[in-house]
Amino acid sequence: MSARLSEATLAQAKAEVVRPAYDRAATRIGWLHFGPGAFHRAHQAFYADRMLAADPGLAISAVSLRSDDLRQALGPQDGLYSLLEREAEPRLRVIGSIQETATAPRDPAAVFARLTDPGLRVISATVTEKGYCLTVADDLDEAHPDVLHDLAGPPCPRTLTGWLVEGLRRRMAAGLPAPAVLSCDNLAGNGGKLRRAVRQFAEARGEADLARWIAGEVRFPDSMVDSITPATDEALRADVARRLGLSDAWPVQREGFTQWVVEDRLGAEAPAFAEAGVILTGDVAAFERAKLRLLNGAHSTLAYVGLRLGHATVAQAMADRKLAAFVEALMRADIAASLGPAAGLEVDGYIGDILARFRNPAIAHRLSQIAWDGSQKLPIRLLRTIGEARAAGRPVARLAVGVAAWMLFVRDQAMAGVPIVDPLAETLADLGRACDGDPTGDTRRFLALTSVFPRDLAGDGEFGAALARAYGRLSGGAPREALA
Ligand code: CS2
Repeated sequence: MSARLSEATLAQAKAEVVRPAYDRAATRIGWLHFGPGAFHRAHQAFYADRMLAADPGLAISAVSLRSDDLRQALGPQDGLYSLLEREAEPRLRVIGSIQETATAPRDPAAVFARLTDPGLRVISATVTEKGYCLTVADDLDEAHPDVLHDLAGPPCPRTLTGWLVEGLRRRMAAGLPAPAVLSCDNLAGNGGKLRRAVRQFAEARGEADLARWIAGEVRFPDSMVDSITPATDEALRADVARRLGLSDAWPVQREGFTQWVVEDRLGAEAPAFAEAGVILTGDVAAFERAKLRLLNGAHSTLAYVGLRLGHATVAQAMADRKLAAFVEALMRADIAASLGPAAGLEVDGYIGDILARFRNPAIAHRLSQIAWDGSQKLPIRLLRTIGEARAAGRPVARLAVGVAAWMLFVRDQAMAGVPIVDPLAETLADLGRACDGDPTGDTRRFLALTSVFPRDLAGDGEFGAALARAYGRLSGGAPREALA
């Protein structure tokens, strides 16, 4: 059994391992991140690691809102962990930017202390789509149990918004400067949505002064994040132990490609971000729309259709020629048509690059991981594209296939009694169990989900017919006919 990765053992790591290029002891926490899952550690913490040599004041305090797992794994490792970039020539890095891990319910006072630290300059978040607790109209969902809990002003909030509003209130009261707040989740206009939710939360608490202070002082840049990051599995642990020469309780992996585009409203932090390779631009929306619709829309389609056809990973689904050709046509013909002129983006080349990334044989990205939280992902990834296509009179037959495959995925999980990973799990399980196999009736049941399908799309005859047709084909004896 090899020694555990930590400050004391780092020097024993194998020679080819890339290590922090700065003195960790000289760094100071200036960045608090909510939701330090694999994606944060593979992406934003990697960028921070690149910033620390030039700006030692941007080390991270990683705050988990619920689980204590990360603190337990990284605490004994002094925050150090490995990041394996999986390409033909894999590269292993030890990332040193996380200086502190905290679990909010264990020690809320420590989190508030960080939030009111005068040196705090950046707050970021990866809490997944559902963590924003928004309604289908992108308002703060004030009926959400966790939002209701947080609006009562508890000692330990549960939601990102609850933590932010209370943290910002304390900063305002103490006369401290406002940090930049960076949403890093796959939502279109993520910064604007978080700003609106935070303002609505402050207003719902009757704190008009705070809402005004936030509106005037706090910057919420939009950002587009991109890097394919499969969940940590045993194969990764074994691979990392071999390449590192030390044991690591929780390594992470991703593809070599990584991109972070941030709206150019970072103020004083902008130079450090730009230096680390973050693209700062006035128009994130074009990048965001292209990425969410092309990459994530294709991903979700591949996940539900691929699982139906018996595939387990994205690379396997892409090796299925018919499915790969279908997804390519979906991207090039249907999704690209919805993008309009995307500033600074050559759409054809971008699509080619995404398809090559999906084919990466060094990555086993499980379709079941992408299939999680479909009720939260589909509106952003496919339904807006479909709504716009209908309004412009473009076809929706291919776009409807992924949505129909999601409905069948839910139905099958419900019928088999397999738990559905989705905030609407119970409703979805009831819906799935009520399905009787009739394509029109079954798809209509799903379309009645008002928190997923906008009313006009749910009532659109052409879309309804395309869905029922795809559902019928995918559930029949020859599901590949849906890809014709
Ligand atoms: C994936 C994304 O799990 C999913 O739903 O579509 O996590 C995807 O890998 C990333 O957005 C890529 O940047």
